[in-house]
Order: sequence, then C-alpha cells, then structure tokens
Amino acid sequence: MKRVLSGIQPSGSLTLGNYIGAIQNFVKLQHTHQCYFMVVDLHAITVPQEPKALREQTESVAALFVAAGIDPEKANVFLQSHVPAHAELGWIMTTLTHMGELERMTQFKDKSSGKESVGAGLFVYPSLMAADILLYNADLVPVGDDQKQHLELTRDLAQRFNQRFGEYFTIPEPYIPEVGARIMSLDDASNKMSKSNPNPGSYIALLDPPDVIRKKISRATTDSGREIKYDVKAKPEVSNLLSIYSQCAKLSIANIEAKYEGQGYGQFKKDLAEHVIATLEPIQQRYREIRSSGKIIDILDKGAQRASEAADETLRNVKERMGFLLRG
Ligand code: AQP
Repeated sequence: MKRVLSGIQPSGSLTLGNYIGAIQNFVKLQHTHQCYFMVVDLHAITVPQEPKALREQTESVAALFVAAGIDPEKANVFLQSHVPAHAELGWIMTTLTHMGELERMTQFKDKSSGKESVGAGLFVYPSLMAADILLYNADLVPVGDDQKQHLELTRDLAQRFNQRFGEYFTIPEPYIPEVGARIMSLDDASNKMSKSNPNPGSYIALLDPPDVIRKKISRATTDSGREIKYDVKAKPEVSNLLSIYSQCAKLSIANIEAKYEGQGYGQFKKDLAEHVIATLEPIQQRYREIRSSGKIIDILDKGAQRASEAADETLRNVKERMGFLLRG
C-alpha cells in the first residue's frame, strides 16, 4: 500500500478552502493508502501565535479532521509536536539544505515581504517539511500549487542524502487530486482563501454558523455584470463562487451555468449559501460531539504512538548512516 502524508497548520480556523482543497481528498485517500495526517503545530509557530489560541486551534483542527470523515482507525491522525523525530530530522535536513535553495522559495518571499523582522524558522520551514515527508518514506504528498516548490526541495534533499549516505529515502511524488479546486478569497479573487487572513469576511470557516455563511456569501465581491459564467480571467470572483457551488452541490460547472442562465447574482448567491450550509452542517454536528466527548486527546495519543514507531525507526537509520554514535 502506498504511503501518503499531509498536514494542516493550526494557524487559524479551518476554511472551506482547506476542506475542498485538502481534507475531502484525505477522506478518499484513507481507503486506498496508508495515510499520515498531522496537525503541523511546529510549522504554525514559524509566524507568531498566541499560546491560548494555538492550543484551541490545534485541538479544533484535529477534531475537524475526524468530524470531516477521517477515520482514526484507518489513518494516523496526530500532532507533529507529539513525534519529536520531526524536529530532529528537521535539523538534520536543514544541515543538508543550501541557503540558495531556501532563498529561492516563493512562499518565504511572500510571507516575509514588507516585514521588519522575520523569524529564522520561516526561512528553514521547507527543510522541516522535507523531514515530515521523509520520516514516513511517503510515496505521495497531496500538495496545493503553493507547496509544489517545497516538495521539489524535498525530492532534491532525499536524492542528496541517498547519494551521500547510500540509497535509503523514497523519492516522494506530488499527488494531484482528480478534482482539486483552488478556492479564492471572497473579498479578493486574486488571493487564495486563507485561514490566517485578518478579514474573516474573506473566508468561510468550517465552523461558521448558517447566518454568518449567508452574510459572507451575500457580501462576497462580484463584478458589475449579471452573467453567471466560468471565466477565471474575465470573471474571477464569479468563477470562484461557481467552483465552491460545484464542490458543495456536487454539480458540474456547466450544469450550474445552465441553471442560472439569464438570472442575476442574487438567487445564485442565496442558493450557494444553502449548499455550503448543507455541506458543513453534518461536519459541525460531529465536531460538537467529538469536542464534548473529550475523545480527541486519546485519538491523538494513539496516532502519535503509531506514527512514532515508524518515525523513530527512520531517524535511527538516518543517524546510523550519517555516522552518529547511537545509544545502546
Ligand atoms: N484556498 C484554498 N483552496 C484549496 N486548497 C487550500 N489549502 C489551503 N488553502 C486552500 C490546502 O489546505 C492544506 C492546508 O495547508 P496549510 O494549513 O499547511 O497552509 P496553507 O496552504 O497556507 O493554508 P491556509 O489556510 O492559507 O493557511 P495560512 O493562512 O496559515 O497560510 C494544504 O493542502 C493546502 O493546499
């Protein structure tokens, strides 16, 4: 069975973008692959996090994984910080990474641009991501467009290690989902929908109540036209809403265009809000049950135990190959 690894940062409240672009694919993959799905809290602290919020968001993301349909008996669900091998292999990978490789990373350039002071962790983040993937010898990594460059670096680091210390790491491949929409921000369709956006009107959180969802969608930016047509260049905002509609209502875009032919944006937005609400309602219901049961701590403990077994073995092999004197 091929191994899949992916993670989501607890850097805010999960959005519909995270669900459509990542979690719904995780749910499918768990049936056909050996999956490792983690909440990457060590990555989240590469930008400042408030401790109380970090703790709450971490538990919330883990509970949302399960509420959205990831079965902790099938997939390994755990926190990155519960498996210390991530930080240790992360350091080892940092020593194998060249400064120039990190300087070329566009995500670092984006996230650091205009900031007076930037943590070194943000700079070396791609080396830690490489460690996350290589620890489990993952074959496939579901990645969005913005992470492709980091996966390329992971592949280079795996090859570099294998050349210097003997064949060991699997070279991971990107997993491109069959339907992988990139959901854009509701207030600006040139940016992706992001959980850390300071404007909550720019995203739909998976835990937003129905009225908030209705309000956010009715206020979503559109153009001054009337036509409901998918054309990313000419009508980026409407195209984004069509993608969300298609994913939530499980209808093709052509079908939705035909349904609203000759109508303005009003009814389209109202119906879209109801489809989003219907998609999120069962997830929110299960989320409340999981949080109130307190089971998530136990799920994360078991997930970390299983993940540690695989990760510790990799780390031991890596250290042995590199010439570390191992404990007896
Ligand atoms: N807007 C999106 N559309 C489709 N997929 C998305 N993902 C994120 N936003 C969208 C996918 O969700 C996973 C989570 O990634 P992450 O938490 O590690 O960080 P991210 O990609 O940077 O996500 P956010 O929500 O934008 O977080 P912040 O605001 O903290 O940077 C990834 O698989 C990603 O592709």
